[in-house]
Amino acid sequence: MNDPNGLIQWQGQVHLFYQYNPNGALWGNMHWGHAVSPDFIHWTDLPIALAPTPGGPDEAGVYSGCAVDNGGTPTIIYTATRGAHNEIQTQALATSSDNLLTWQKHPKNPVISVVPAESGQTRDFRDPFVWKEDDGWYLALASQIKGVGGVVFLYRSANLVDWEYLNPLFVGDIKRNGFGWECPNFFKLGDWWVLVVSAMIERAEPRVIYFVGTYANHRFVPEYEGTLDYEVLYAPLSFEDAQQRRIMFGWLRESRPDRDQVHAGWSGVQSVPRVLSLDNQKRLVSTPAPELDRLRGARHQCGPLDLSAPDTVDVAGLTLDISAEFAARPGGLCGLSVACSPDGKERTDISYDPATSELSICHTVSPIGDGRHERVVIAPHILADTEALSLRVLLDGSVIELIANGRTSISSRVYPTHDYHNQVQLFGTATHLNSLDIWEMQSIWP
Ligand code: DQQ
Repeated sequence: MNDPNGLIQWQGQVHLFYQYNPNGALWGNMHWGHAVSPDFIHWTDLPIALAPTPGGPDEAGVYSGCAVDNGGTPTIIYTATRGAHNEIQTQALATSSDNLLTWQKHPKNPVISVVPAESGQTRDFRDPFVWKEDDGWYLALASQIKGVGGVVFLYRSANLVDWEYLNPLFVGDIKRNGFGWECPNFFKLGDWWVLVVSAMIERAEPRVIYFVGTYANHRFVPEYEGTLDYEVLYAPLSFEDAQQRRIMFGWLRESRPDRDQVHAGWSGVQSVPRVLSLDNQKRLVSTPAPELDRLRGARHQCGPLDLSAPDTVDVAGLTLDISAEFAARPGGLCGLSVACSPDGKERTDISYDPATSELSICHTVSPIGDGRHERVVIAPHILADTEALSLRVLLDGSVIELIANGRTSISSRVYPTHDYHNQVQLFGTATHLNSLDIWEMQSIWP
C-alpha cells in the first residue's frame, strides 16, 4: 500500500481507502484498497473499492483522491491515469449506493481534464482534495509550474461534476519547497488555514511540508511554514471526523530494498491516526489519537532521576508506547534507545542535543535492511527557555513514530533481525529525566 485515500466517517464507521497494488509488493497497477473501523484502531479489510477500467480514463491506474458526503451520496473524487507512464492525469468521480462497499464510476468522467496552461507541463496534475464552502464545492489539485515550483490549482463546482478553474490557490518556491507537489490538504484549524503538500525535491527524498496562513478571494497567503515529518511519512490525508477533529493518516514508506519487500510479500503501512492542531506560534501539532490509549497494557515507570550514566528499563517486545520528558539542560545530550537486542548488537537511538537543537534517530547500530546500518536522520527542534523535551515514541514492529513536543515528527522504519528485544535504554550527560512511562501495547487483532 501507499497513500491513504478517501478518508470519511460514514454512519459512525471510519473508512480508510489506500493506494494498493493487488498484484505484488512493489508500487504499480494502482487500485483503491479499503478498510473500515468503528474506533480508528481496530480494522476490517473490505474488498477492493476501485480498479482501473480497461479503455477508461483510469485504465493505467486509480490514483489518490478524497471522499465527501454529497447530500447523502458518498462520492469519491480521484485521479484517473492513462499512458505507459501514467502521464495522462485527469480527475474522476465515483459514487456508492451500498454503504461504500461498491462504487460506480460517473458517466461524465473525466470531470477535469485540462491542465491550466500556466503549468507549462501536463504530467503532474493530481490528487484532488475537496471541501464545501457557502457557495459550493472547492477542489485543490497538486501540480507544478515548470521552473517556478509546486502549485495547488483551485476549482469550484455546484455539483461535483462541472468544475470551473479559478486560479492557483498558492505557488511554492522551487528552492525551499520543491519543484512539484502531490497530495494537497487544505483546511481550517481554529482561526487559520493550513495547506499540507507532499513536495518532490530535486536530488533528494520527497518531504511533507505545511503552510499556515490566511485564505481570502480564493488565494492562500502563508505566514508560517514547516516540515510535517522528517523521514518516511508521505502523502498524508486528513479529514474532519464526527467529533470535528482534524485527523490525519500518512503512508509510512519502506526504507529496505525492493527485494526485501518482495521477499516479505508486502510493503508500506499507514501511520497511527494523528489529531492535528496549531500551537500559539502557528506550528502544526500532531497528537496520536487518544483512542490508541485503549491498547495500553502493562506499564513501566521511571523517574524523576538525574541521568549521568546509561540506565535501562526491562521491557520486552517491539510494540511499545513511550512517553518521556527530559529537562534538556544545556550541554546535556539525552535520549533513549529502543529495539535493543539482548546481545547489544542491535538498537535504535533517539536523541536530543540541546547544543545544536537537533533531534535525531540514529540507525548506526540498528538494521535497516540489506545489512546497512548507516542512516542518521536529524530534525531541527528548538525548545523555548523553560520548555522540557517531551518525546512520544510509538514502536510497532518495523515502525517508529517519534513526535517531539507535538511539533517535530520523525517517522522511521527499522528491521530488527533478532526475535527478542528486552530493553529500553536511557542515556544522557548531566540530564534530568522528569518522567518516563512505557506501555506494552496490545495487539489490535483478536
Ligand atoms: N501516489 C499516488 C499519486 C500521488 C502519489 C500514486 C504520492 O496519486 O501523487 O500511487 O505518493
